[in-house]
Amino acid sequence: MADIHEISEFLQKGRAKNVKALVQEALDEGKDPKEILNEGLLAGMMVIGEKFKNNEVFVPEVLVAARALNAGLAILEPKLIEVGNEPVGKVVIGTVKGDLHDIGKNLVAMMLKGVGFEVTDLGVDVEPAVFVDKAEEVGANVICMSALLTTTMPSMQSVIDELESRGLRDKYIVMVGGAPVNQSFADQIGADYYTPDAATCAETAKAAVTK
Ligand code: B1M
Repeated sequence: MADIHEISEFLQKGRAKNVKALVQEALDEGKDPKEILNEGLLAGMMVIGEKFKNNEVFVPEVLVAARALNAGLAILEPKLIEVGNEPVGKVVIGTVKGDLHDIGKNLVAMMLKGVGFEVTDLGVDVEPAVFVDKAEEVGANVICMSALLTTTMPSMQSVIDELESRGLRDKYIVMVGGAPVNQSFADQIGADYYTPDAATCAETAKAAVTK
């Protein structure tokens, strides 16, 4: 039987192949995909995050753990997503300029797809103008921004400034999130919503577009 805690252990060692195999085994045994995500993959990444903070592990170890997490997520994705026929709306999402963290952003994108959004993922290190250009191009209703560094959070303000300077601010629902972001920062920059996690972001976005 697949042990979910073993997924966390392998992830911390950066053993992507073992993580993939165990995630698949756990799914085949009928385990809840959300339990595999939270208690296996994310629990392992939290341990790495804590060790990174305390200088017990360094960038290379974090990178291989992140790669293992992404390998596990790729197996879980179809199970976490159940898309209906008509999209509930369109989202462009990205990690802001200067910021290369994409695990949380990928999770948010996945959950948004799961509640029925068509998602355009702009990747990482996204220039403010690109968020706006792409939202216009695909006819999005929602712009989602993720930041993991205190130094890159101001780029969220730049996206809102860009919308304002083009007279487009009221056309889009702007959502922000990521570990250093909070409600007071969102209020300060004039974002429409701050949400603390991927599932809440997806539910909030759906409620906002169907309002
Ligand atoms: Co970096 N890193 N990192 N890192 N990294 C942090 C963020 C840090 C907190 C670690 C620490 O020191 N404790 C710290 C930031 C300090 C700060 O600014 N306050 C840090 C640093 C300093 C750095 C570098 C500067 C290190 C260096 O080079 N010396 C460097 C910066 C590179 C850059 O971006 N320019 C760097 C590099 C890296 C790696 C490349 C090694 C790797 C990223 C790999 C990748 O993403 N592909 C990495 C990682 C993995 C981390 C930690 C360990 C884990 C982040 C993560 O993926 N968590 C992180 C420590 C930590 O967070 N504890 C750390 C799991 C993920 C699921 O959570 O992304 O928070 P998270 O997403 C959550 C929520 O925040 C939310 O939903 C998710 C959960 O459901 N969410 C949203 C996210 N986006 C949202 C958007 C929304 C709503 C919710 O609405 C739109």
